[in-house]
Amino acid sequence: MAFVIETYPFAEIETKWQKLWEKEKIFETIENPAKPKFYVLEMFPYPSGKLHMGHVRNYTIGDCLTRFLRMNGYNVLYPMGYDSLGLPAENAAIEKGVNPKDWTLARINEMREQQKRMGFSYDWEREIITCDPEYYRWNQWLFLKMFESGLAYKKEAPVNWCDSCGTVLANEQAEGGVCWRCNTIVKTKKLSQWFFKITHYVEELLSRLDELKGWPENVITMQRNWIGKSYGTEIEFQIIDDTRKIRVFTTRPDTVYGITYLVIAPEHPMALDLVKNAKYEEQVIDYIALTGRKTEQERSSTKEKSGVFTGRYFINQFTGDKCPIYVADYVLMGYGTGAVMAVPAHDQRDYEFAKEHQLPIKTVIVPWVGEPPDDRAYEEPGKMIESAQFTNMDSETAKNAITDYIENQKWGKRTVQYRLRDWLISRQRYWGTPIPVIYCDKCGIVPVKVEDLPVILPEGAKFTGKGNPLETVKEFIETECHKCGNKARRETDTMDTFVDSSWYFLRYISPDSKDKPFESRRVNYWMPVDQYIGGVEHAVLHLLYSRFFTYVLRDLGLINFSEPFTNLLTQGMVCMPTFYVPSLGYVLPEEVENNIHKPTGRPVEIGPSEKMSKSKKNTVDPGRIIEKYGADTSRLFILFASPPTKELEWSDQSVEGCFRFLNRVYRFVYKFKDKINAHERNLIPETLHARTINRKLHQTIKKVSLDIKGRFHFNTAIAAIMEFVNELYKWEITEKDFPFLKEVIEKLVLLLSPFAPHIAEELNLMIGGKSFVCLKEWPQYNTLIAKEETITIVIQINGKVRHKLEAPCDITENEAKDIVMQDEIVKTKIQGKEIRKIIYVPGKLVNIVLG
Ligand code: ANZ
Ligand code: ZN
Repeated sequence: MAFVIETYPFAEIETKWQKLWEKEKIFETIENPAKPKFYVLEMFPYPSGKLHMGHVRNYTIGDCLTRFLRMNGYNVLYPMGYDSLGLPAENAAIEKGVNPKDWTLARINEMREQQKRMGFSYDWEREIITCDPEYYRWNQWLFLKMFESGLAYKKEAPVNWCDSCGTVLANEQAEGGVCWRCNTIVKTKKLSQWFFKITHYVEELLSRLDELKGWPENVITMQRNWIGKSYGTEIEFQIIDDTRKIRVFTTRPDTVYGITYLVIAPEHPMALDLVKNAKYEEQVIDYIALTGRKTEQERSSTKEKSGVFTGRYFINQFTGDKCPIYVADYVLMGYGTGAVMAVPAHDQRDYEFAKEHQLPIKTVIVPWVGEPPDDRAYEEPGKMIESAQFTNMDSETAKNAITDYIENQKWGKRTVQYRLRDWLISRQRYWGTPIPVIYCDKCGIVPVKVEDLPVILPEGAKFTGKGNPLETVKEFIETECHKCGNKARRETDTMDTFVDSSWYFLRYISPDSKDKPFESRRVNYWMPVDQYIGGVEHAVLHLLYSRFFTYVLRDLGLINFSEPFTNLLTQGMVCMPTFYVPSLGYVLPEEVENNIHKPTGRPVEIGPSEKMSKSKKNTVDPGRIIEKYGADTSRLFILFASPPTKELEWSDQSVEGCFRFLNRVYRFVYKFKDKINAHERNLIPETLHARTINRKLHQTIKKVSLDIKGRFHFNTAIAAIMEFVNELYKWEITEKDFPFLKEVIEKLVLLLSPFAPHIAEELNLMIGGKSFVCLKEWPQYNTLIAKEETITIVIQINGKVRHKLEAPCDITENEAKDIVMQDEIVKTKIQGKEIRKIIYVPGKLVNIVLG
C-alpha cells in the first residue's frame, strides 16, 4: 500500500473560523472597568495595493500579542485603519485617469481582504479611513483650533519647485536635485506656506524623552538628534567702515583666537547690503542665484565648499586682526544666526573652504601629546595656544572662561539652538485634507467657520500632472467671505498626510463621534497606547508629530495625558536571500529554481540577502505563501524565524518546517480524538511516562508565558511548543493515559492559539471543546510540577549519617555544599567546630569532616 502524506485541510479550516469569528463578533471591544485595559496599536498602512511582508510581520506580532493578552484577562483594544490620503492615489489619477477616491477604496478592499485572510483579530467596527470626510473634517477642526491659538500660521518658505510639472515636490521627490517625474532640475522657490508650530513644544518634546522607558534606545536617540539642542555662544563682530555688526552662533568659543574669516549665508539679510554698488556686487548676486537652486541637503553634504568674497572686512576683537567676510552656502540661513565665525584649523568645513579659497589657517588648540594633523582640521579638545590669557588652559575649561569673558565685555551671550524647525504642512496637491481657510481682499486670511466643516474635496478636478489639480475646480475656489460677504478665494493647499496619522489612534476609540474628534472620557480610559508596533523608518517624523499633537490636545483640555505611546516595538526588516546569477544579477530563489538552475543543472553562486523592497524586486508576496501553506503556517514562520526586533531572513525550508509541525500536531490530535472524546478529563497523570509529560507540559506553559510577556520572544516560545510536541510523539500512550491525554491536548491547543489561531479552534472542536478557544483562559502552570524531579542528598558528619535533604536533580557541587551548610540542623550539629573538609559524591552524598 502506498503511503500518502496527507496535509491538513488548512484552507477550509481557516475560512471557516474566520467566518465564525466575524459572525459572532467576538473581537468587538467596549470599555470595561472590571478588566485591566490594554491598547495594542499597529502603524496603519498606506493602501497602495497588496500587503507586503513588512505589513504581515507587523500585524502578526500585534495579533499574537493581542490574542495572548485577551486570554490573560485583559480588555484589549486592537483596531485597524487606512492612511489613505497621499500621493500614490493622485499619481494613479494622473497616469491611469482613474478617480483617486475609487482607486483608494478599491486598494483598501484588497488589503482588508488579505488581512482578514491572515486571521488578524481586529475590531473591524472601529475601522478608520482617513480620506473619509468624516475623518478629515477633524483635521480641519484641529487646524482651526491651532490657528486660533497661533500654533498654525502662514509664512514664506523655500520649497522644491519643478517648472515643467508646475508643482512643489517633497524632498524625497527631488532627490539629486531633479524632479522624479520629468527629470527637470528642481528649483528652490519661495512660496507662502502653512506651518504648525511644533517648536513651541521643543523643550517638552526633548525632556519627556526621558519618560519613554518603553521605547528602544535608538529611537530616543534619533528623536533627540532630530530636535538637536546645542548649547553655544552668540558673538558679535564689528564690520569695518560700517555701523553694523555681524552676529554668529558658535559651539566652540574656545577657538575665537583662531578665527580667520567670517561667512554669512546667501539668504542672510546683509549679504546684498554689504556689496551694494561695490566691486563685488555682481559676483555676490550671481552666487546667490546659483545656490538658490540647491536643496538644503545638497548644500550641507557636498564636498566642494563654494562661496565668494564680499570685499568687506571685520575686526576680530579678540586678536585685533582685520579679516575678510565671505558669502557661502555651507552656512544655512535657517540655523543659528545664519552666520559663522570660521576657524579652519578646528572645523573641517571651514578647513575645506579655507584650502579652496587660500585663506589663512591658524592653530590655537593642540593635542596634549603629539602633533596636530596637517591634512585636516583638529576638532578634538586639547591645550590652548596663542590665545592671550587663555593660553595653556585645557580647551574645555576655556570654553566657559572665554564665554564669561565675552559676556563681561558685552560682546555676546550664552544661547541655546535647536535643529527642529516648524512643521511645513502645505502641499500643493489634490488628494489631501483641504486647509480650511479663505482669502478675502478685504479681510485677509479668514478661517472657515466650524459649522461649515468639512471642506470637502471636490469632484471634477483635472489630473494633468501639471500644477495642483484643486486649482482646476472653479466652484471649489470661488467662494464668499463670511465676514464681509465679498467674493473670496478658497485655499487650495492641502495638508501633509502626516497630519492624519498624528491622531488616528484617538479616533479609533470613538470612531463614530459626530460632534467632536473623539470622546475624551473614552480616550482617557484607553490611552495611552500600551504597545505600539511599527517600522523604525517612522522613528522621527510620525512619532514626533504624534507626540506634538498629543501635547496640543492636552493643552486644549481634551485629554489628560501627555505621551501617546508607552511602549514601542520597532520590528526588524524582512530579508530575502537572493542568488547571484552572472547573466541576470541578483534573482529570487524561485526564479533560480524555475528557470535557471533546473535547465542548466549548474549551481549558482549565492549572493547576500537584502532588505525586502519592491524596488529591488526581491519581495515575497504573502498571498502566495498563504495560498500554498495557509495563514497559520505563515504566522508561525514569521514569529518563529527570529525575534520581532531582529531581521527576519526568509527561508522556504523554514516555512515548510512550520507547515510540517502544524501537520504533526493535527495528526496527533486527529489520531486520539475519539479516545479523548470518550473520556472525562483527568488532571493527574497515572503512569510514570505521563508524569514526565506533565512536567514537560508545565515547563512549556511556563516558558511560553514568560517568553511572550513583555519580552516578545515568540520564537523561543514556539520552539518550546515544538519540543513539547516531540515529547508527545515519544509517549507510549496506554488506555490508562487517555483522561490525562485529554488535559494535555486541551492545554496544547490553548498554547497554540495566539500563534496559529485557526488550527487551534479546529483542534479544540475536534476534542469536544465548546466555546472559541481564543476566548478561553490562558493555561496556568504549577511551579512545583514544572520543577525537575528531586534527589535525596545524604549528609554525613565524620562519616556518620546525620541528616537528609531534597534537592533538584541537576544540582551542582557548589550548590549542594551551600544547601547543606545552610541547613539549620546541620548548623547546630557542627556548631563551633572547625570544618576540615567537605566531600561531595555527585547526586548522593555530602560528608563533612570536622577537625
Ligand atoms: C566656530 C567653530 C569652530 C565651530 C570650530 C565649530 C568648530 P551644532 O553643534 O550642530 O549646533 N554653524 C553655526 N551656524 C551655522 C549655520 N547657520 N550653518 C552652518 N553651520 C553653522 O553646530 C554648531 C556649529 O556649526 C557652530 O560652531 C558653527 O561653527 C556652525 F572649531 O563656530 B562653529
Ligand atoms: Zn472678507
